[in-house]
Amino acid sequence: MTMKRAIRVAVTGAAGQIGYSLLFRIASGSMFGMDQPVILQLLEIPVEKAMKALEGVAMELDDCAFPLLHGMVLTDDPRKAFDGANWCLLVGSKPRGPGMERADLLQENGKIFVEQGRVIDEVAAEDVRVVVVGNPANTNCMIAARSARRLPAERFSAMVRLDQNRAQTQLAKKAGVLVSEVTEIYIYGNHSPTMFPAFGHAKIGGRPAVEVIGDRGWLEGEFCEVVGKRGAAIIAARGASSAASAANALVDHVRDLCTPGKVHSIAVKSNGAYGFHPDVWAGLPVRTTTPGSYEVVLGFEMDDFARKKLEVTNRELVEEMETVKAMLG
Ligand code: NAX
Repeated sequence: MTMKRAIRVAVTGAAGQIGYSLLFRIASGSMFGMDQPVILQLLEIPVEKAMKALEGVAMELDDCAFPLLHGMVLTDDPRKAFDGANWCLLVGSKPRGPGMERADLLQENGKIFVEQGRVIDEVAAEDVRVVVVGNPANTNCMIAARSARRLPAERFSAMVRLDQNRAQTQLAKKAGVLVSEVTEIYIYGNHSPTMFPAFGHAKIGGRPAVEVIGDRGWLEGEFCEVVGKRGAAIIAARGASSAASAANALVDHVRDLCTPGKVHSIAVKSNGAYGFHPDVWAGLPVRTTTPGSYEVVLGFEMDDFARKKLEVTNRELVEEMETVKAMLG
């Protein structure tokens, strides 16, 4: 196998929980392939505890002796972290504190993404792709994209892949089949409990999932509920939010976005697809065209139930956009 030139991958919140799973997957080759060396450019906040923790993670990465890890930059300066970056994975954000409303969270995190979007636009590589994981992911992604002047909106996507993976497993368990039998399950809307896992188009062993499962009540009720509230269920069980599964979903998101022909769920500027407000970033099925680029897959039929679900999640995205409108460039 001939080695390619190293690409620069910036990761924010690199000393956090997700970072601790994610960085090792990137450095081992799971995200970009076994012939693609990487230079990790890791951003944390300018607080001693965070930077110390980041140093510790970097020591462990060193101790893995990953052949594909061609360098690391550890910094609290976004300009250094995003300098020449080909991929910017925006994981870091503030968690919701005690007594904090969702609107406060939007405002607090919005400021981070205004700045990071602007700096990425100024210093990242010509071909940069940006993926937002930090919550509220869809709206943070919109904020970052709207702060950019040089980069087109299509370069910015937010992660809903964890929701897709969760939905796939729930369908497989219900049908008593392996997860690989479940295909064409895509997530629409916000990465929040309002999201819609569109079971109407899913297939199990090549047949419509609705027929195989034969229980519309379960699909419309428990299935949507379990997928939408899975994050809270993980917190209740583990005492901490999803981390390894979120890192894994980001590996899937980026890998599929680098694989022409793949159809998968990512949140992108809707441009009005499936009735979403044109300016919001909504989870949608996309087909990767060339590495890092996609087209939205249009034409999936939506029945009354699906249309109602799409309306609800769209309304929430529009409300989030209204809450942060003073920050939008
Ligand atoms: P942690 O709190 O463990 O780590 C976040 C890290 O980000 C911390 O080390 C913090 O110092 C750093 N940070 C904060 N502000 C920063 C800034 N301005 N620049 C650089 N670093 C900064 O959280 P973790 O569990 O790793 O989760 C990270 C984010 O992912 C959270 O916002 C979380 O809500 C979100 N999630 C999103 C998911 C999705 O599917 N889109 C699923 C998992 C996860 O809940």
